[in-house]
Amino acid sequence: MATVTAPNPYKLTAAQSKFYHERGYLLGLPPVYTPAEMAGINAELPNLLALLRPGETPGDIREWHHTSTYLYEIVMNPKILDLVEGILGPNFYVWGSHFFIKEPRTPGTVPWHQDAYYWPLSPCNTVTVWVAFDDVDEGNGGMKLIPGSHRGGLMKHGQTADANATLSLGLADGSDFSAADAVQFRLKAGEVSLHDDRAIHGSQGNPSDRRRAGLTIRYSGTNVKADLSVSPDFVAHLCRGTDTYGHTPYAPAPTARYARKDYRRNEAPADGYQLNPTEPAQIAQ
Ligand SMILES: O=C(O)CCC(=O)C(=O)O
Repeated sequence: MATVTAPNPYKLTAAQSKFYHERGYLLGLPPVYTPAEMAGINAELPNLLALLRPGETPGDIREWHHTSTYLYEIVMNPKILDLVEGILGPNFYVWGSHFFIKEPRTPGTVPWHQDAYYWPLSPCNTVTVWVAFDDVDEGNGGMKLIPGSHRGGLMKHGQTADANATLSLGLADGSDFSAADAVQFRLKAGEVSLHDDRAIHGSQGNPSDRRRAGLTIRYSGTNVKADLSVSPDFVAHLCRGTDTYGHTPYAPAPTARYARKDYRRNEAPADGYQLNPTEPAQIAQ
């Protein structure tokens, strides 16, 4: 008798992939982690936070998936990789991971920005997977994104005037987009959203009594080349397929459960890196 296998819910449909490419984001995906699995992941998080040095914040946990199997297992979760494959195709690597944690009643905002403006990567072919560690919504500073904004090219970012901003550079509402057009991301713990590296997004502070924690993971097609003179610590792990380009340095998988990576963080220059756009017309002023 022929066996019937259920369709893989993490393989994107043509409609989902089309939506992502047209709108620059994707929501409504099946949970990657069950509530019990997410409770286990959250229970381990303090072990990572304990490695922060005085004066550092969870936002300083950047790229520790290179050194901690705790995070490496998340960034290499086959369900997440299936979702990413539906956007990037069969050959891609992971290079970034970064926590965005807003404790209850904290004012920290993420100014409107395009990720690609910050990154010395070319061309733009990077997907962020935002893994919700908590339930996130408008009440606790969930992310918002301007649909279709990834199709307008990169815009010149300015120094943020907002004293609570957790990024140095941002885009002013009303310049070339309106915050009124933003989509509010709502996720349950264990769910993920996807967004394009050129999509304008940001988030408000967290006035609620609930924590709002998310882990961003950055996946790029193997065609994406990092400028190693700007980002000397750039290193990746091949997730799927093969790399026929040969310009990305790869690292071995970590062995420790929790360990720091001392990551040299270069501030983005005010004019961006001017490397990223796929179009010859570079930064729209
Ligand atoms: O978590 C947030 O509010 C913002 C995340 C973000 O800026 C990013 O994924 O680049």
